[in-house]
Amino acid sequence: MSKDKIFAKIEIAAFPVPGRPCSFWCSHLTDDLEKNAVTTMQSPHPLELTDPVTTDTGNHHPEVNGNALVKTEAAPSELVKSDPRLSDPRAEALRQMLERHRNSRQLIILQDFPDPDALSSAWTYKLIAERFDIQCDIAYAGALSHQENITLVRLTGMPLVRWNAQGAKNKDQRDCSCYQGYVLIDNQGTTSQLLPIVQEAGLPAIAIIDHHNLQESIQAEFTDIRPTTRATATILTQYLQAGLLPLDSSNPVHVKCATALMHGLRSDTDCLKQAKEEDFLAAAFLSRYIDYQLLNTILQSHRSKQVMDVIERSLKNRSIHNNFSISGVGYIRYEDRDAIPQAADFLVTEENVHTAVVYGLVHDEDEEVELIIGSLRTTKITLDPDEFIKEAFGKDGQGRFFGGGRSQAGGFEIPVGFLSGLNENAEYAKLKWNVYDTQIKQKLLHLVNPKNNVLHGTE
Ligand SMILES: [Mn+2]
Repeated sequence: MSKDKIFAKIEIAAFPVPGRPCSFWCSHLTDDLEKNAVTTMQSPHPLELTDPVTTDTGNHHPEVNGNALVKTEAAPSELVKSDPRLSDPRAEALRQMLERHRNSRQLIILQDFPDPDALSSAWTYKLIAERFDIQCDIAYAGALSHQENITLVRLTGMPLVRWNAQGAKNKDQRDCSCYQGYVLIDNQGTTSQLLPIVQEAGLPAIAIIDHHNLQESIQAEFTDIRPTTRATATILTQYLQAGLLPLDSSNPVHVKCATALMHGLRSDTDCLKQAKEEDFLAAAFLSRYIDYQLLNTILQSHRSKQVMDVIERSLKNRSIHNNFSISGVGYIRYEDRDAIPQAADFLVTEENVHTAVVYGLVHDEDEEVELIIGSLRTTKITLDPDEFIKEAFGKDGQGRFFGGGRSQAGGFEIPVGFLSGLNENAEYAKLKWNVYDTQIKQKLLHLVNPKNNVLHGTE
């Protein structure tokens, strides 16, 4: 559907569900969310804090007060027309930022292996930005390897481009000159190989919207980082509810995007099992627009044979220490990289295991690049995956951590560097894997079992 058509529909059906104004959910925002949210404006045009509409979330505010809600049933669309300011301060700060960047082009950067939360959130941002005549391209450097992600992208027609971070052959593709800035969604630049490229090109960071722990590495014009929120999809859904883009259930793009958001939200909350009030409220809102059949098709994607083989290897190679299940799965093709988190998901289901770490040596034949990729999954409430991974593996030469995490899940990537590249000699390949396997186990066991921190040989 053309952009003009989308705009036309938005104009006609600004708020398609009567009686549920955009500000409804504001009254349900928990104090804890408000306290933990990091929303800053580091721009020469800070949010006007004197404006009562943007700052006041108290009960005396007519839009937020549940009692006054009935009286304002028909108001929101009029409100948007007459006064564009939104009652949610974070959505309002984003609106002001987008307004300042009208008629520009932005590059949305996802983590190298984007998950449904990242994909759906980026698409939502792109659709919101279109309302401000901002064109966005969604880019990632790695691969779409999880079968659910491939199905999601294929069935929704989500616009997505893969940028080659390494190798000179696709330099033209990485031309940043057409963009006025970049946006990080569901990451803070630490998990993308594209960051050095945009930084080298001198592109400014326009926005960071994420729910991982604060990395403090990049200053952006608009920052909304909420480490206590379970999914970035929840944050983006709240922007939609706040009125940044009124959804229209007769618009197929909106329906697909809402379905993608629901999938993102479900996948980052372990099928809503870890969802908090705000996630349920976001899911409830999305449920009015989603295509259940499409969601089912995405969820029923089957595991490939390669993924099953990696899970088998992870089972065979696992060793359990102090309720930690640790497993190195050896060499993995780049396109099967997502088998690693799926294997970790599986290993953590074993009796008496609360945390699983699975890692492998991932190689990309086209790029001749190799790196160690690992995933952590935990059900132990007191274990912070972000802290654990940072402590286990430390930082690289440039002071960047090898990984991090969020609630219950984390990941790490360690470049193989000089030792990169496939070698015909099987003995050499085995030796190389053994060195990395031993080193990673040693680092993990140092934390898991401090008394026995030196590991002699491999299993
Ligand atoms: Mn996420």
